[in-house]
Amino acid sequence: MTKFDKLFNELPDDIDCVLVTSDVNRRYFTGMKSSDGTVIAFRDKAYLIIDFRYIEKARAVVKTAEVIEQKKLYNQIQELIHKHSAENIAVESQTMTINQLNTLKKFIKDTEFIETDVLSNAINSLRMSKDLSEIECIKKAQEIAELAFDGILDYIKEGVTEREIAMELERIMMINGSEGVSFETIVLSGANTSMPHGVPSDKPVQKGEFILMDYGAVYNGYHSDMTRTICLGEPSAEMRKVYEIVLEAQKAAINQARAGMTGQELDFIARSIIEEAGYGEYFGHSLGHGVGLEIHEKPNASQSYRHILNENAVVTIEPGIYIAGKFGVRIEDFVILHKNGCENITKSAKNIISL
Ligand SMILES: [Mn+2]
Repeated sequence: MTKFDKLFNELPDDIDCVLVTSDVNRRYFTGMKSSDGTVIAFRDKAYLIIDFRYIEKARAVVKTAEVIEQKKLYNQIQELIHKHSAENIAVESQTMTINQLNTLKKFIKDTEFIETDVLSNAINSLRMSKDLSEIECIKKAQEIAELAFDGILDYIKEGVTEREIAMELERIMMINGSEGVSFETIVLSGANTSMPHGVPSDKPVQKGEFILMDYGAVYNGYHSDMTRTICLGEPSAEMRKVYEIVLEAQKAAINQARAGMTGQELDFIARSIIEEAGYGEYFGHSLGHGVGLEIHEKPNASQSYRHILNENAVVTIEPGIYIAGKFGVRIEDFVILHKNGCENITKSAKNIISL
């Protein structure tokens, strides 16, 4: 069954046609990365309309849709709608711009537009359950990221800057096959570690400081995401105490994570441990998020996410404690949820490391 068959199975029976316009969802359905292009899919056939810059590649790699070179896009869409006698067309409400929708409506006549969230929700629901080939890509991305972690432990010494450490992590990932970085690499040290999404600076790392590294690789479009907080030299008693609380919370959440629980329930496992230790107010973000073709996607493991976490969802588990002006600790792995537990994709050590 192709991803298009699965999509139409998720959709109400009366939807004749779908239009996939977002880059990430176009890649999901066709397997091909491009900055432009349109997928139009009917119950019996799918098409990728794509311009000259991508046409040679598309004809070589796209197996799930007939590839058509883009000439006059709206005329081409209109012709396909007539050819397949479609009476309606569902659009990606959550990613399409108002401008895109208005333009479509101007050109595509006599077709009912379905502008509700039905298509976006169906695609999100498919993307939340990773298939084997997606999981392979995610694991490969993580293997690359872990090579960078091993390498960085040899690289870090007193005096190198946060920015140099970030560059070195990225360099090792790129030479090991990463397509890019999952997101802007976060490397923070000392008091900077209390800012969960701080930006690497020219600050040199010093003895007795935590160094927090949050980064990921990309393989075949799929992302990885990990955070490690290590210490240069010996941590203080307070640093060690906070580290152990975060680690305990993180391990407890991984031990109990499974498909069928809600995102809120998973978040609570870690959050309650941090709260009971007296640091609740210092854990100001969610426990985790889905990861796949996007670095942040559904489902969430957060206090407000009341939906069930589905089987084969890939989610991060990343509790943290951040004490402004002092230091912060975050430890992040990501896992595949199964009925009776989860598989941890992240293999790097997470006991407190002092270099
Ligand atoms: Mn993350």
